Parts: sequence; C-alpha cells; structure tokens
Amino acid sequence: MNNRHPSLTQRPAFKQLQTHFQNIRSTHLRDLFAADPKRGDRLTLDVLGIYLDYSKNRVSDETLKLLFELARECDLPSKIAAMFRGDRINITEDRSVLHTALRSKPDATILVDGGNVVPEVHAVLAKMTNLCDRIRSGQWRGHTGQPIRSIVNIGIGGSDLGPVMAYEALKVYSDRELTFRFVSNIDGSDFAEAVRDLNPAETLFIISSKTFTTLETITNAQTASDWLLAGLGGSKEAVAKHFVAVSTNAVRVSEFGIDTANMFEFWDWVGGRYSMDSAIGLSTMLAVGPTGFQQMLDGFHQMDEHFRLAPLEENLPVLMGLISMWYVNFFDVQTIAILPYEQYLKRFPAYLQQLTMESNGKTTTLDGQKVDYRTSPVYWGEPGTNGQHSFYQLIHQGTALIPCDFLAFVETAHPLGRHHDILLANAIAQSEALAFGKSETEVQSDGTAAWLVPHRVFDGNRPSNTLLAQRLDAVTLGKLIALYEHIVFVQGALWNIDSFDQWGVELGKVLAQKIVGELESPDDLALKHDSSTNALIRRYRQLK
Ligand code: G6Q
Repeated sequence: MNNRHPSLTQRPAFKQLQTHFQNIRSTHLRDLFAADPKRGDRLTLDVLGIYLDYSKNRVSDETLKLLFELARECDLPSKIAAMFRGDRINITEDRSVLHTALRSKPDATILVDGGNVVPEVHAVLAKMTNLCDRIRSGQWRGHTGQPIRSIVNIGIGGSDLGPVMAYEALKVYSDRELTFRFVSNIDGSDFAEAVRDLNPAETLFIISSKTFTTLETITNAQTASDWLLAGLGGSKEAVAKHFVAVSTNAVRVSEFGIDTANMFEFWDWVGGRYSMDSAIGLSTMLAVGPTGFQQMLDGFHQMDEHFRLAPLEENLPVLMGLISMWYVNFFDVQTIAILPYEQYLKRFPAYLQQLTMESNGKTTTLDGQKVDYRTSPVYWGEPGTNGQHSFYQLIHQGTALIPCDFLAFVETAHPLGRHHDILLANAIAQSEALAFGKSETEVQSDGTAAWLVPHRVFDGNRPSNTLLAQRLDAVTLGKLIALYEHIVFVQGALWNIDSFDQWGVELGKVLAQKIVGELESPDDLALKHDSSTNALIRRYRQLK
C-alpha cells in the first residue's frame, strides 16, 4: 500500500493524550467522584435498552474529548461508512466485510462487485426457516422414518464458538424436546462424548465449515458418517437424511456426500468469527425457532444502525472501544476481563476471546509497517459469582491493572427466592470495591491488628464498565454481540490493522498436516525439524 498513514503515536491527539496521561495516571477514582457528585449519573449512556455506566473508568472529560479527537484524526467515521458500504477493507484477503448485511432488512441494497447481496441473504434465511420448520414439526424423517430429536453441530473456531455461545445463552427459549451437542475438537473424546447417548436414527449432523477443508471438522464429519452408518446398518443413502452442511464450498460439500440441496450457503465477505448470524447459526435457529432467530438478527441490526448513525460521543461501541484502547496504549494494560453476571452467558467470554484476539492480535499495520504500540489485549473471563471465589483476588489486590466489563440483567429467567438480588448485589459491589477500595484508615477503624492492616488494604482505582439490560433474550443477545463486534472494529480502526484476516490460524492449519504424516508413517523417516520437535515425534512414535 502506498498511502502510508502517520503512525497512531504520531497523531496530534495521541501526543496530547500522552501529556494528559501524565496528569491523570495517579488520579484516584475516589477523587474523580468527589470532584463531581453527579459523575455516576453523568458518565452513562442508555442505548437501545442497554445502560452503560462508564463512570468507574480512569477518565476525565478531557480524556474523553481527546479520545474522540483521536478517533476523528484516525478517520473512524469514514472507516465505519466504508465497512457498511462493502468496501474491501479486509485488504490482505481482498474482501468486503459485511457481517452487517446478514441482518439487513429485505429492502436494503448492499453491493458487492455490483450485485446486491441482500436478496441472497434472505433466500438463505428462508431456506433455513424451511428446514427448521420441517425438523421442529417432525416432518423431516431420518433414514428409518423416525423424526429428528438430536442435532450435532460439527465445526471449529468461528463455526463453533458462536453457535455454542448462542445455544447456551438462549437455552431457556429453546425447544427442550430437541437435544443439542457441539463437536469441535479433533480430540476423539469430544465426538465420543457428544454422541454416546444419542440414537443415530434420530440424529442430524450439521457440518459447519466455511472452507469445508478444516482438518478437525472434516475428520469429525467423517467419523460422524461412520458412526451413523454403523448404527443404521451401513446404507450410504442414510447420509442424505442425517447430514446438512453450512459452507461457502459447494464442491467439497458434494464430494463429502451431502446433497447440495441441503447446503446452506454463506459468503467470503463473512469472516468466520463474525458468522454466527449467517447460516452458521442454523443450530441456533433450530433451537430457538425462526422467530427467535429473527429477533436476534433484529437486535444485531439495531446496534448496527446505532453504530453507523450515532454521533461518536453518543456511540456505545465507539465509546467502549476508545476507553479500552486508552488502557491498552496508555496504562499498558494487557488483559481485559469480561464478567457476565448471568449463568446463561457462560460461554460469552470464550466467544469474545476469538472475536477480539483473532481480530486484533496483529503486529502489522494496514500499510505493512510493524506497529510501535500495543494492539489487542487478552480478553478472558468467567461468569459471576464463580470468578469472585477464584481469580478476582488478583483483580482486587494483584500487581496487574485489569479493566473489567460487568454484564448484568434486571430480570432473570428463574426468579428463585433471593438469588437474583444476591447476584446483582455482587455485580454492583464488585465494581464499587474495585473502584474505591478500602483505605488504611478504613481498615484500621475496623479494629484490624496493625500487622494485618497492609494485607487488608485495597488500593482501589481499578476501572470497570457496567452494562445493565432488562433481560437476556434473543434481541438483547444480538445487540450485545454486535456491540462487541463494533468495539473490535473501533480498536482495529485506531490501531490501523486488518481486523478481519487471521494468518496465524492459517499457519496452524498447514503445520499439523505435515507432522501427522510423520507420526503415522510406518517407516523411520529422516525428521527435519528442530531437535525438540524431532524428539517429541520420535517419543510419541515409540510409545504409541
Ligand atoms: C474465524 C477463523 C477461524 C475459522 C475456523 C473454522 O474467523 O477464520 O476460527 O472459523 O478455522 O474454519 P472453517 O469454517 O473454514 O472450517
């Protein structure tokens, strides 16, 4: 690329932020709150029913002003427009990035290579709906004439994490007559455990693979086919009644033996980790039904429209993206914790790990230069309150500064006794404790022995966001996922990296292929790896 942009660190607003950081780095949240009694009401945003309290962040009005300035200097508004327009912003793969088209309204026009992709999106949705109706009504029969009772999604990475997360998140809205399982790992134990209590005659496999070449998925799909045929007496025609595919690769799907009439298409302008609302979400639609799936798409779309149209200062993904980069690029923060106080979001942190780190775990700018600043932090987390009894110790009193996103909901699907009030009390108390801590004087006034005081002091000044919504349902889930997708976009836009390629994943796909041959070869091959790799291969061959 010829048009080299100035490095992020050379931007005027970035330099001003560096100077400003020296003033604010030692300011305590206690002081920021004391100076502005309305801070907790003022530094909030209420967008589409998602309330963000960002007051417990180490930011002042000046910080925010400069961050928005930086966003403008980095052309964030025009980059947002370019994505929605379908420009080929995934430059290393020369692709448009149009997951937003997956949730567009039927009358929209979004052009890729001169053709409107919206009708294709809705044609696939209609085809998915048709399949779901037939399966859920019992009309679709397996090879022996029995209706389908179990659905197994086989896929990995972007073809697994979204479906698993959405199934778990929306389980309460799912058809409980159907059993859902997800197989991703090449480790045979994953497949064996997933099917051990299933009846092949009632099982439908969804082979989800954008490329249909991923070793793990194709191996698991072959094993599934063997398991099915062994269970049903070995008749090849059975495959057509028990396998459907989600892919961009019709040739490979057909070679595998799946009728392409039962193939659900998506497109190369949908990245794997951005694909859970494409046909990759077929298991989600089977679980919650076409109406539930449409509600989720509506949630995505509402957040897309907010991101596309809201002014930067009132734009939820922009604000959260900028605050996260403030910590990464100025406070040198290396990890961010995602802490859902909602059991049904137990796989949400795992989903976000891929979305954030595969997107922005990059060191090369769009201009081909090495970055001279940090890019994606590590995202991780566990549902509350479990985490409190394990790693929160480090967040409260450890040496690392770990900004947290607390996610909570006013209503629960299971209002049992006092459970929900206690759950929410914990979420709110944690952010309070992290921000304000417990001073030496406060600990002393509890009557704590002098020698114990330093151990019981909490410095506080540990930042967090709290996101509060009414309830976790399909529409809210769509909004939340789109929120984080766009936070990732904002980060990538400022870091000037390609958030939509994944060359690190591709490398892994190639490397293992070679070693498999060496592990399985009957001959003693002359191994040409480093001495460590050679020794591991030899040891495994000897012992297996
Ligand atoms: C996602 C990545 C990666 C991908 C898997 C599965 O953005 O590209 O996680 O989803 O490697 O790939 P297939 O869907 O092609 O099997």
